Amino acid sequence: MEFPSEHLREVQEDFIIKDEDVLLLTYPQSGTNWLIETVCLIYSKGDPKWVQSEPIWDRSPWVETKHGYELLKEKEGPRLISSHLPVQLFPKSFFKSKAKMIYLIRNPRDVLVSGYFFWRSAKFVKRPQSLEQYFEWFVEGNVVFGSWFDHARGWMSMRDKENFLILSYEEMKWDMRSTVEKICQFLGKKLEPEELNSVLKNSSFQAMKENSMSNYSLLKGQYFEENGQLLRKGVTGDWRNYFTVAQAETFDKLFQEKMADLPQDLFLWK
Ligand code: PPS
Repeated sequence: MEFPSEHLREVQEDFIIKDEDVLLLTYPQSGTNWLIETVCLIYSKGDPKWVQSEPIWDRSPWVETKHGYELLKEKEGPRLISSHLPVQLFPKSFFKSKAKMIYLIRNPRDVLVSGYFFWRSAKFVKRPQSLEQYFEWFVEGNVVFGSWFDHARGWMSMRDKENFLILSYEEMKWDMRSTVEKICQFLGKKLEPEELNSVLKNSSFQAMKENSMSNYSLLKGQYFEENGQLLRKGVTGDWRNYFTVAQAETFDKLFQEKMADLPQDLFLWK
């Protein structure tokens, strides 16, 4: 994927984040689009009209893409902004703002498997030929947006700030109702019970898979092969179906080495 360094420099130096913006940050394949859809539905009080009529990348544009950056510069009022950027490349203005940020993490083993299938059908990156090959790239951090470990460590260093909320894909899967309530509380939004039910219904795996504004089907042909799908399985622990015993051991060891000094309750999949 092409992110010209000049563009990235402009994003980092010149993009102004406003206090009223809300930022949705993730490492790729962590459930970003699920989070975006959920926050959009919270904003529309469960009414699916918005998520069914505007592409997800225009509702919450990616600041690192040229398309998203241009769109964001023109947007009036509070904006939703998505990004996969690591902390060291993020717009500097954020660190002086009161803008709220949600960082979503997911078991990196599932991120790896999800990423393998996703990039395999993408037309704009070097495609992995096998899971074995992608495993090597991933553990070396030789993938788009770099090492998962550096990304997670970098952003989680902000976890004590009051404008920063960490969520996990796993808690969304296990108790989405409580997660939506947590997001509402963080964003200062209030939903009536039937509005909350509608958020849950319209952000479900099935609803998103059928929503052409959210399932990336509009990008098929130009960016993805016909068989590519953003919403593949939508489960936790799928890595167990793909890792060999040796790969599982290698990954555990690496995780220990890289993340042992962080509070382990940040990693809900354990
Ligand atoms: S991307 O391309 O980086 O923006 O991808 P991202 O959206 O971060 O992650 C894609 C994975 O998220 C799963 N997903 C969901 N799971 C459960 N419920 C809902 N509603 C949902 N929406 C997206 C999607 O299926 C991808 O995971 P895998 O494991 O490949 O199925």
